[in-house]
Amino acid sequence: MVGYICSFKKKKVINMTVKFNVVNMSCANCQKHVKHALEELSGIKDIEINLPAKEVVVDFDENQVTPNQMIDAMAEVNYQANII
Ligand SMILES: [Cu+2]
Repeated sequence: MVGYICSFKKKKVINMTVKFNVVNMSCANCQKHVKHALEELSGIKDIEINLPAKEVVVDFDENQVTPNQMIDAMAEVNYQANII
C-alpha cells in the first residue's frame, strides 16, 4: 500500500539586511514617521534607526518585500532614502 507522502517544502526564509541613508530625517518625529512607514510593509523583521547618522537598517524577508518598496514607502511620507 502506498501511503500519502507529504511533499510540502517549507520555503526557506533568509533574512536580508539593507541599509539606507534617509537624507531629510532630522528629528525624533522624522524617525517615527520613517519607522511607521516601514512597519506598514509585510516582511519587515527589524528596523534600527541611527538618527544622528541618518541611517536606517532594515532586516527583511526577501520573499515578501524589496528595498525598492521600502524606498517607495518612505517617499510616500516625504522622506528620501538611498541604499548605502
Ligand atoms: Cu523631523
